[in-house]
Amino acid sequence: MGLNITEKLIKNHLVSGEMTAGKEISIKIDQTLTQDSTGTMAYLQFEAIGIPRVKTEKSVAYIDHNTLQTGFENADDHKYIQTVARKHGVYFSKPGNGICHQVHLERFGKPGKTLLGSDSHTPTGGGIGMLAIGAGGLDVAVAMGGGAYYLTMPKVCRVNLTGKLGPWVTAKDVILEVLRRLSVKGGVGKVMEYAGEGVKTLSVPQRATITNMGAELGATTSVFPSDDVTRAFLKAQGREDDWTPLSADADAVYDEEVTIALDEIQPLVACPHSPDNIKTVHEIEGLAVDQVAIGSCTNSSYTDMMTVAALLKGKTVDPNVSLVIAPGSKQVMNMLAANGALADIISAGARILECGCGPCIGMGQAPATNAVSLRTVNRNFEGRSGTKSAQVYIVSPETAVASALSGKLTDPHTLGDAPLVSMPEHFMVNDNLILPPAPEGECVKVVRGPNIQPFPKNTKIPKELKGGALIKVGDNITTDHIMPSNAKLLPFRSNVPYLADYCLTPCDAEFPARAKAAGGGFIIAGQNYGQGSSREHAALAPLQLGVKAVIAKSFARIHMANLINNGILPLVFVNEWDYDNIQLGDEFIIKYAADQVSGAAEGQNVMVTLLRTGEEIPTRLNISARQRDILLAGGLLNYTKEGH
Ligand code: MIC
Ligand code: SF4
Repeated sequence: MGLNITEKLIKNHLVSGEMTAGKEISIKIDQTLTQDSTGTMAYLQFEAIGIPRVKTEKSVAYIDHNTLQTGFENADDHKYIQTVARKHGVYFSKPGNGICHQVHLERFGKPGKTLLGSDSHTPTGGGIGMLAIGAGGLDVAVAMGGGAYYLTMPKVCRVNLTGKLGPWVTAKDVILEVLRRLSVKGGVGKVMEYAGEGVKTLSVPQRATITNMGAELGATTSVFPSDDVTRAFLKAQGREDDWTPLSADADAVYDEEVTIALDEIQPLVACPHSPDNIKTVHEIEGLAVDQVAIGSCTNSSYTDMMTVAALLKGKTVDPNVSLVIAPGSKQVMNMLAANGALADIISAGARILECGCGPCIGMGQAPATNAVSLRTVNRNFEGRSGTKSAQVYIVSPETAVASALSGKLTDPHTLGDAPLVSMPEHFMVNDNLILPPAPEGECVKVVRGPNIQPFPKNTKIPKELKGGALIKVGDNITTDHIMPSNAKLLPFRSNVPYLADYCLTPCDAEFPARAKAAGGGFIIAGQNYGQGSSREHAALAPLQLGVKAVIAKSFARIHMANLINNGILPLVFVNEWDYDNIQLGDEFIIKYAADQVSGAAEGQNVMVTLLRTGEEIPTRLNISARQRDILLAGGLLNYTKEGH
């Protein structure tokens, strides 16, 4: 029987386990990436593990999130990451060089390799045939130290692309269509593998837009074949030698299949406050728009920006719209500046931001009260823009420009003939903002400013776990709810005690105070708890507040791993009605906690006693034997230090 691409990639990197969907496997990691908002924690953890030099083929530390330096904190973090990277064998991409996923695709990604990144949009690398997975910082730290990465063997969903995109319809519309069909939970436990005749009609940046937003499906990752299109892209980056072909065998089998007819897709929009809340642009055309933001790791490539420039050339942005544009990398910005496209963008009235995440993570450009903001980003969770009452809609760059010019949501078809933007034969290559690590043996002093605070560590599971229901939340709670990020909080990613005071406050402002007063307890949640970002802080802040377990209807992949890595039990209700019966303040006991956790690895339920009624609530802890030992040790760091 032939293999699909996912199976080939996994087979070539398999360290342990059996390639059967649902079983735990571990794989060798070739490359890692970190960014600054999760990176400080990842490097503190790497230092705690105590390995002198990274053991990967290439590890890169990017600075792209915390570039709004409103105080010393971000700059402190940058200094720490720069020096710690230099010391331990990690390449350092300076602030201004661009968004990690865009730069990694341009300069480092290689088909056929594995990439583990401390950012949920790491699957962008799947656009050039990498097995690229997002994870918590601690998992990335372990991988940097040469440790295998553990994951559940995914199912593989073949996304069969037929036909080709019509004018004004984009890769963004393709992934919004996939989200419309499958929802933000539709990819959980799966790899989305793109196949079919339509694949060869898509450029690498288009493929990367699609794999990037596979994160919004909750997928483990997404992947495209590596073909002549990939080769031409790498050649234009001066990296043809990094190319290898990769395709599924003709008789490969898949667990699932969906077909997307590219020529039937229309311009789409994800409405507030979820990336799967999809309508056609046509359906809500005419909606008055206050702000348009173009950029983010989803849509900030050279071809995206050249299209934007062509559409803006000789025109002026609507008087009521603020148009902000952040090109994805220095390479993109440099090329736009050299060929004059930047001048077209500037003279149309756009506000140019530095190459980084910027508005996507609320680092500046928070919209006005109740404003409508159209963005080319990948997430429109409530409050993520920095303004709780803002209504953020996700669109393609083409729809974004058409709307910025008219002042209302506009189908780009109204602009006439679509501009022809081709891939360049040669990208401008200048890696002078990428600093190589120090040669082995050179003494490097790691600089730690006052913003770098110790992070909380858990202890071995006690005999009995006791606590109350500190909060009860509904379905699809994101890590942006659990640990909000914006211009005021992101600077404190290296200071968990400070951040903990904001934990879950978008759901309940009293939660941190209640948790502290109670000395910790339990979180009760609905479906898909912890979707979105990979931020480990969504586990570290609850740990700081004494949270011992989260009981939910289901969990998102990365967050569940982060809870286990920090020794917090992710329990799943066996009977969903038990969720309805729990009230805020209810007290629980998990008797013989360590024994029950051990039993869970053998498939037994973990019984949680609800003291109000004396009832035993059955829950499942879906863990492997390795995860059992991690939980018993009180987290991955303790487990690793125990010599595993
Ligand atoms: C995001 O898009 O939510 C982020 C900010 O890039 C996060 C990482 C973080 O929280 O630092 C992600 O996607 O993992
Ligand atoms: Fe940065 Fe936004 Fe991409 Fe996250 S989704 S890496 S914040 S650009």
